[in-house]
Amino acid sequence: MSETNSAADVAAPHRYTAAMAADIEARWQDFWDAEGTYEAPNPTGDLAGDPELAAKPKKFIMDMFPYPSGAGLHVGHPLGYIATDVYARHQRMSGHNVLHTLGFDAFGLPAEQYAVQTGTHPRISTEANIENMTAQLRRLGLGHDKRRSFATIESEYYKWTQWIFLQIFNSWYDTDADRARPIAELVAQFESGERATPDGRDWSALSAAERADVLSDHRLAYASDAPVNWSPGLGTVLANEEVTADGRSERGNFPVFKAKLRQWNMRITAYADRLLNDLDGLDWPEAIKLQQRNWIGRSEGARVDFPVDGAGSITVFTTRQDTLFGATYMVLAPEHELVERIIPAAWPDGTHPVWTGGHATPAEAVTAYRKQAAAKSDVERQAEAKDKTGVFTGAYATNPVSGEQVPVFIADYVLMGYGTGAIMAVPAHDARDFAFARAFELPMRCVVEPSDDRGTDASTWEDAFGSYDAKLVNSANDEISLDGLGVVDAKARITDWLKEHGVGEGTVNFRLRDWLFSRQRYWGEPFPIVYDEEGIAHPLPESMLPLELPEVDDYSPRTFDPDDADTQPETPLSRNADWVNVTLDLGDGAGPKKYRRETNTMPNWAGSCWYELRYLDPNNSEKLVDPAIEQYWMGPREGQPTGGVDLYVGGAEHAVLHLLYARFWSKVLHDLGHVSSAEPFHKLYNQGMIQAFVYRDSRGIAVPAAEVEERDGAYYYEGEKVSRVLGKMGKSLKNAVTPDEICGEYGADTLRLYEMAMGPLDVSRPWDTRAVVGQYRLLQRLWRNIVDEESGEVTVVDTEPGEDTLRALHKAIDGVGGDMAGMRFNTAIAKVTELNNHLTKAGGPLPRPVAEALVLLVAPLAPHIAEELWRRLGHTESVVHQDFPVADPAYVVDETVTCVVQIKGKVRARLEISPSITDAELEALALADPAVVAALDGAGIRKVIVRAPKLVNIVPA
Ligand code: ANZ
Repeated sequence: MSETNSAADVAAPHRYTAAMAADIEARWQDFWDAEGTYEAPNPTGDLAGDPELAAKPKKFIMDMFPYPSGAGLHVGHPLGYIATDVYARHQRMSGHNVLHTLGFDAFGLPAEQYAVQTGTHPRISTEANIENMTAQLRRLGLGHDKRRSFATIESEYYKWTQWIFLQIFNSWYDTDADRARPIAELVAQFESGERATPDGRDWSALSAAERADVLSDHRLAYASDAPVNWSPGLGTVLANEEVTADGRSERGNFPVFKAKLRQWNMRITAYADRLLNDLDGLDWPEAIKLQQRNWIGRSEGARVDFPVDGAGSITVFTTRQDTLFGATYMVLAPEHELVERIIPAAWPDGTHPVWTGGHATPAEAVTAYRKQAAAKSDVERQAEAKDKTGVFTGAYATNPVSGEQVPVFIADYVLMGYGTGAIMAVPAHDARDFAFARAFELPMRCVVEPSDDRGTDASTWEDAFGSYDAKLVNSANDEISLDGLGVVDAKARITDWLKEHGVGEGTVNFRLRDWLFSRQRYWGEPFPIVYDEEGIAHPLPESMLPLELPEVDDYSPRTFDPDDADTQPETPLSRNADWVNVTLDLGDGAGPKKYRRETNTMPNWAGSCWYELRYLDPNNSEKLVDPAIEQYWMGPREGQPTGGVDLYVGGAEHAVLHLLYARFWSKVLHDLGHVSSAEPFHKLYNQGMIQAFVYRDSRGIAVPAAEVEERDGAYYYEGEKVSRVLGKMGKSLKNAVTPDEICGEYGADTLRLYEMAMGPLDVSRPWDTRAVVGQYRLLQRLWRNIVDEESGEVTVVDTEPGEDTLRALHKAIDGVGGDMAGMRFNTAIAKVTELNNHLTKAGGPLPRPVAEALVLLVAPLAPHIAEELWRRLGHTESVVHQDFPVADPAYVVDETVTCVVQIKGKVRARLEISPSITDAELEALALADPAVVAALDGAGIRKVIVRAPKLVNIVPA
């Protein structure tokens, strides 16, 4: 594969080879570790005694930390880590106090599933994986402050995860103040009577259980019986965000059912508006912001009540209250609790046979339809294209504005979990209602005049008219008329009318649901919650943290037939009676009492919701984080109104889950005064993916990519022809290349350069092992420009560089610095290569200032060879903390040459142009010159002779 063992290598004892790279890299890695070269000082303590350092701006640079998988790393994983490392090194050399480190996100399902398969305790396998990955990462020469690294499974870490849970549990959202406050302040409001209890009784008259229930309705972490996503095949419930669009578990691809279970939730919905609004101040890719906005899904509309005889009223949420006169029927979600109350014993006289679904009574029809709907996922239920199904409930409701009696249906296209779980259907103007109305032969009324030529008789239409850009018609009663108004005005008018008549009001609805926060797994953080004999939840006092995950023999989740929706989860921790049943004095004055521990564990997102804070103050056992330290690294500042990490790099797949949860925790901690930043990550950057070719045999099975041979453009494995497509890299596709292999073959500096040179960082790119050698050669030439390959002596001379070289050097400095600050590492490498080639071509020993600047330019990209050359150039201090070179503007501006433009041999213009201009560019410039245009005076052109950069000769027709 490599060409490193050529005769020339053998002949030159001091050539840069893989063996030499291995020696250099190991040596400097040991040295950096021993010296603590990458340790970032904190403001209290280290910085306090160092005014020079304290005056430096800070930079907190972070990667999305890895899950320590058993497969270890392939070359795709470190792409982002190398990029942040190059960036961090450049920032460090540009005068910043840089914090850069990496920990491990180590709780989670894979370790547990592996444990179940192999009988190895998840802690053992996870720790082994961490050790392996740490060694793999160390070889890459990443400049991390290792004192600050940790894994989320360490009890000193999850103690604080539990502590944050308690903060969230012990707070409520005050909508007037628009922030979270301690729950004790809410209790005080109930006690003083400032706030009424739900049923109006005195707080003191409520039993302990009743009080607990009232508070639970306000706490930001609360247990509730709610329909949740239950995956029997996984043996756990899942958050909405963990369920795929086709209603299966993201992990494992098992069916997911809706089941009513008692679970912990986080009231993230209280923060919906702030999570939305604060996106504006963040420097994130627009695509990710958009995904978060869509996930939060803010809709402005109205609630409208439709009275039902003898059963109160049905409240709908609509974003098109302007179309209320066109509501000709209603639909409830099949699970809606009003259904039982409104169904009559028998079908009303004259009920359309299509509406009954052939059932004898409404009750029968509803039961049958509910069963059918329960088997479908939300996404299946909402699919636009699908035939609309449903059944009449036998009940009618009154349209509050037209006074009409409209039939009430249940249909699965209306979801229980959105809005009020009920809609007014406006078939003329909503596509789904249109399809349903056609299927059930329901009336349609046009109330928004189509701007196309279909007319106003909706019964003749092919589809609904959904546009906003039109005027209202057919929308008047004795009191109000919307006719002639545009949609926006009509909405405002009808919303006022609804409010005046007490039948509705304007409202905002969010798609975002509360975050389901418990899992029936072993390998996660235990909840710091115990239940008393009445079943009331009590928080453990802070002094009892961490609540350690108990050692158990049987950590396997109880899984079930993946398709059996009628199963119930069983938590592994519940099998451990000694741990579960305890006598504790919670310090609340109740003395020692018997309690039962919560046996669910937290979801694997918990540990990553606040890890940026732990990096700041990793050994603090007294506080979450020292406020001065947090303020220094994370606090709001100019251009960063909500504070946060200066740069966060990771994959776009975390657009909603991790990033939304972490933002939410940040805001709670901010509200409660624990941190000054209200956002965790100010700037977010999504790196692309490293892809790899996948080779498949005729059966479609992946074959080992490394053993495939190419012949005449076709691919063969063991003599058999195989197909080739670009795909993901990984063990299962048999195309993984490990960083260890490449480090062994060429060295880490070559690997780093290659990954950065492959293309723009945010674009996916195919891995090509054969191309790696190109970067290796660059390093060899760099080495050769400074070190004599025969003697090993440094060849630089103490002379002043010539004008030409100074220009090449300063242009490179200018370009490389800008590219690194802008994370354009591929073009930075191109510029280094160009400079190095220029110097190689110029021949002779390098002037010292040029050699030193070259080494400094390379240092962020290839730190080991740079450190080695820097020392060989006679320096005693590490290259890591040197100043990045600054370009002299005098050498950066392009020199120009004068080009003469002739027409029929006569000089007509002189152009000042760059000496590197191409013939085509020069021709275009010449022909556009006003003097040339005037001289040609409309005559055509027969021929243009270009001799860039000096001469253009135009021959007119
Ligand atoms: C009447 C209407 C007329 C509607 C019209 C739309 C167009 P977004 O924008 O996503 O918030 N809807 C409300 N709750 C629903 C539920 N639980 N399941 C399914 N659909 C539901 O959508 C709001 C619109 O989606 C609401 O406005 C309602 O239909 C429907 F010409 O009401 B509309």
